[in-house]
Amino acid sequence: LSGAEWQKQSIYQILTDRFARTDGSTTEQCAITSYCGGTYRGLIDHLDYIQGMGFTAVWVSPIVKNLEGDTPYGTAYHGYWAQDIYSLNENFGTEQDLVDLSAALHARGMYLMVDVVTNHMGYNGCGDCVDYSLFRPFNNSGYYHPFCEINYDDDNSVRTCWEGDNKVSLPDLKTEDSGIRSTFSDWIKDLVAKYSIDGMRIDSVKHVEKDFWPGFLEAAGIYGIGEASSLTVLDGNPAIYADWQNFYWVQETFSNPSATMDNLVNGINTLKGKADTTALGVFVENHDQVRFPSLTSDMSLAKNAIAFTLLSDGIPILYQGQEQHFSGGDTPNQREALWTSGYNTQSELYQLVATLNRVRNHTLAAANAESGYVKYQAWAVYSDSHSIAMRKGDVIGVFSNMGSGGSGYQINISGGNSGYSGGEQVVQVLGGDCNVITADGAGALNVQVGPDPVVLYPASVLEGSGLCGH
Ligand code: ABC
Ligand code: CA
Repeated sequence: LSGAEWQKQSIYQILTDRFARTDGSTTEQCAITSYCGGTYRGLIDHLDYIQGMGFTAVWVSPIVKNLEGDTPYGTAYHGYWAQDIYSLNENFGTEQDLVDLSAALHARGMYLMVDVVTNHMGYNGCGDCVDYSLFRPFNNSGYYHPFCEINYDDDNSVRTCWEGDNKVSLPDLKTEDSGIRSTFSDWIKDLVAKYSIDGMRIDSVKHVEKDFWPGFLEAAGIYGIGEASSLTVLDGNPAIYADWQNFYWVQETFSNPSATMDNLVNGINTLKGKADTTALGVFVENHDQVRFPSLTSDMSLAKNAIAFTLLSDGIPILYQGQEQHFSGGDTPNQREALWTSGYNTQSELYQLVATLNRVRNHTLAAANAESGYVKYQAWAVYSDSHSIAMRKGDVIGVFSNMGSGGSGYQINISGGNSGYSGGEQVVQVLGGDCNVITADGAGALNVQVGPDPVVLYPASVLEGSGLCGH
């Protein structure tokens, strides 16, 4: 799938071990650092749950064979501790199961994104005691940089020292070596072909020197979303990068009713000056960060953070469990088993996400979607200390961080800013009552802001959207 096509998807992030079991159990306990039994079969059986929320692509955690047994941090249930890149992690199923998952997604018109790690392997023990003969194919110390701990203030150290620590060390590959590069190129080419993979989530991007990536991406022949914490890696690189900045501002602003919108407004403007925001992966939770509801249990604030993310520029990514208001904190506690939710499709956030994806997917199906939405960089058409109205194309989202206890007030979005024409009818598509607001002669709107987000959509384009009974 091309990069331009990826920009129209919305991605649901899965930790395979924690999403669904082959036996479909919703009661099986999950000891948080052990394998909990999630599989590709289980995932295939629950694709309705994902598609029912409107997601069009699934990112699965790393698939290759990892170190076995228990470490001080538990097992390799997350998949980031590879030992053999030519075999699959059998805990998640067989090769045929993964082929079947890919086919099942494609049969629904959905796409498969696989998490890939080229920076390191994983070893149960200290950096100076690694038994390199365990690794396939990089089976001696000559393939690796000498052990050192990363100093995050030094880019060279970030690239050549080792992630992990002395309990579980992550031997850092000499990715600058042409032999290693060609091994990885052959590997990814075969992997993409064998499992019909549509996109990659590329782990630890900034820990690998930049000039590794063009060759790797070319060999893969598909798009990659890189895990990055600096936008500078965008330069000259064909992949899309996940946006830490956006994550940070959204979390800061919406988790805290005493924060003002200024940071968010300034942040968005700065980011737009530095990068093509329409090409970034955007998220408010992932498997490495504390979950938003661990910062505040307030449901309205969670709704605003999710709505803001799904209607932002770029490719929205939702991490499994967000739709069930899971509240795990630091690693590994944010990696709860999803099945304990009973895959509740009636939950408030599941329903919210479904509606938001409907808005986005319907807009993206329109003839002018490319210029009218995908490439249209969202901007603040209104903001005060607790509310912000963001316009992207003809969708306006109004978000607030007043929290559930806040009292509503009216804001006015001016005619020039709203983009709506004089007298145009605009529908409030969230919240179920589908209120219609009529713009005044100049296209200006009065909107009631409250604790929950508001999404405005022109009545004239609702047909066929599945929104408000259409
Ligand atoms: C294990 C235990 C942990 C223990 C740790 C020492 O060992 O589980 O409890 O604390 C995998 C596993 C982890 C495991 C590690 C190490 O391996 O999933 O459970 O931790 O054994 C990727 C993956 C991640 C994976 C690896 C390794 C890499 O997503 O799941 O971890 O394959 C750094 C790396 C990044 C890595 C992340 C976990 O750590 O760069 O590749 N993720 C800042 C830094 C980032 C840093 C991040 C950590 O903090 O800049 O470099 O990521 O949260 C923004 C700023 C950013 C800032 C963020 C948080 O805020 O702009 O700079 O990022 O605003
Ligand atoms: Ca490295």
